[in-house]
Parts: sequence; structure tokens; C-alpha cells
Amino acid sequence: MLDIEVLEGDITTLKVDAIVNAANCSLLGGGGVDGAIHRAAGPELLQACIPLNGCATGGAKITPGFRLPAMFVIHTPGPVYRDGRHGEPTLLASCYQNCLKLAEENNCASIAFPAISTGVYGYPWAEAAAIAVREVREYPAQKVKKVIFCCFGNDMAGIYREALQKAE
Ligand code: AR6
Repeated sequence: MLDIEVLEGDITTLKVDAIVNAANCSLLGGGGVDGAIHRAAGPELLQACIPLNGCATGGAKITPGFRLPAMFVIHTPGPVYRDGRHGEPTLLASCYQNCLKLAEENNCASIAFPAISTGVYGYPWAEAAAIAVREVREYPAQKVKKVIFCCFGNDMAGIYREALQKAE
């Protein structure tokens, strides 16, 4: 059984096998959680991202975690939310699936996700949380045993707890 936990705090402090970065398609850094991860990991992270040649929305690419307590960073560009009718739910689901796939391929037992697309990219929080919870619960994980939803703030943590309860 997969152990799913909602945690409130800064994802860069988590000592897990992999943390997920809500990146953009350039993979060259940005604001929000992306900026925090690059600052905490150190300049080596950008150097590792440059040769990856970016990433499509909904895809995922992996790098080492460098100065982070996490061993790996899995970078995934979430969709920019328009009105929910431009493929956003499928693309957001695909972020979670592709991150979990990479975690499995890299023998990660634990992974922490931020609330992808819910900041600058404007995805409605409850809808994004429902997708995150559904995709993690439905993923046929073998090596991944623990998933943390790392929420920035109490409001987001409450939304994730509710989404988890609804899914039970
Ligand atoms: N730990 C955990 N969650 C965080 C942290 C942190 N240290 N900092 C912010 N969050 P956002 P997006 C939360 O905007 O919407 C970047 O510039 C935040 O409160 O970081 O996917 C990229 O380069 C929110 O709930 O990512 C892209 O250009 C969530 O993380 C663009 O933003 C995601 O917010 C991606 O936008």
C-alpha cells in the first residue's frame, strides 16, 4: 500500500528520494517553487538542466538534487490554466504520471510533490488537488512507497486533506 501524507512547508527541506519541481518548459528556472529549488540546490542544478533541452507540458525530466537533502529533482512543467477546456486536466494528470514513472525508474521509494500549476499557472486549487490525489492513488507503484503532498500554507494543506478524504 502506498503511504500518502499531506505536509505543510517548504519542499526544499524534505529529505526524500525525489522532490518534484513545478517548472516551465525551458527547465531553466523561474519563480515560485522552481526558484526556491534552484536556490537551495545551487548553480549545479541549472548546469544539469541546460543539456536537457527543455520539456513539454505534462512531461518530466530528472536531475540530481545537488545541495538539496533530496537525491533527485524531477522537473515537470504543468499546464497554464485557461478555462479547463484546453486539455488542462489531462496535462496535469500526465505530470503526476510521468513524475511517478521517473521515480520508479530511478528506484525512488519516496517522492514529494508541490501543488503543480496552482501558483503562477493559475489552476483552481481544489480541482488540481483532486487530480493529484486521483493520479497518485491510481498509479501502479512498485518501488515508490511514500508520497508527500507538500503544501505551501495551511489553506492548500486543508484542500489536499479534503481531496484525500473524498477519494477514500
Ligand atoms: N515549497 C512547496 N511549495 C511551494 C514553494 C515551496 N518552497 N514555493 C511555492 N510553492 P508555482 P506553477 C507552491 O507558481 O503554478 C515558475 O516561475 C505555491 O504556493 O511555483 O506550476 C516556473 O518556472 C503553489 O501552490 O508553480 C513556471 O514558470 C505551488 O507551489 C511557473 O512558475 C506552485 O506554484 C510554474 O507555475
